[in-house]
Amino acid sequence: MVFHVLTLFPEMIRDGLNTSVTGRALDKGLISLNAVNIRDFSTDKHLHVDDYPYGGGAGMVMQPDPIYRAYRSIVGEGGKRPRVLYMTPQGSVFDQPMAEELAGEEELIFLCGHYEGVDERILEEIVTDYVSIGDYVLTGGELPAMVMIDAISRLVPGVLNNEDSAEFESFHDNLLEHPHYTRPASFLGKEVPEVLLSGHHARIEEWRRQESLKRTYERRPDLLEKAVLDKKDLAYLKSLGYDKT
Ligand code: 9D3
Repeated sequence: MVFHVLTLFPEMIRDGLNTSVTGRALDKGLISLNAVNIRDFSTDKHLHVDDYPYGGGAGMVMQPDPIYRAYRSIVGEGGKRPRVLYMTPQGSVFDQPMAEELAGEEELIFLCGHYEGVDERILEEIVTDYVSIGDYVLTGGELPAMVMIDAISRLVPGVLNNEDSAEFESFHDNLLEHPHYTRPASFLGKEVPEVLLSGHHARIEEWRRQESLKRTYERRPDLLEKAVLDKKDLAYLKSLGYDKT
């Protein structure tokens, strides 16, 4: 998977993804990252990439030409046209199904805005998808692009070890994970739940399922609507006071 990022802060993107799981995936060549500095494509003698808004108002607007030239450095004329994701609070909200869909692409281009916005004409010309990461106000599109690259990368075959790979099934069924424990068996007077020390695998699985259900009910009841639940699950949730109507 090839990630291109059009940004005024390419170092932020590189530094943010060079560590941990994405860092190893980059080292192994399972993903690659091409962070392109839009300023390198300014033709202005002071390397300006923004200007005052037509019609007046506060703030600056990123000009279309440097972005277009940066884009053309990635996409040649007449070649493949990869999807271009514009990071904007006005976009569709990124979620796990969107990450799964995008993980099927060979190449993605992220466009990160800064300042008040980007000239509409370049968006009309190159953007295929408008994407937000949620309803809160950030200072730019770089962190959203990094969030998306992280979420998409872990879906690329080989990026996660097999143990962790099996785990994303568990987000699939829309339940939160059960709690985890390791040594010591007693910490600040708090004991690890007995059942986990019992070696009784069927009972452990049942306990974990119930803890998952309880946790989802308490913390993210909205997810229970989409969860796939069997009779036993529903009986347990009912014992907690959950009323599926
Ligand atoms: C002063 C302009 N703002 C009016 C409230 C609009 C605005 C434009 C650009 C607010 C924030 C930003 C910078 N944010 C992003 O570029 C961004 C973002 C976000 O802020 N939240 C969630 N997802 C995203 S994706 C890109």
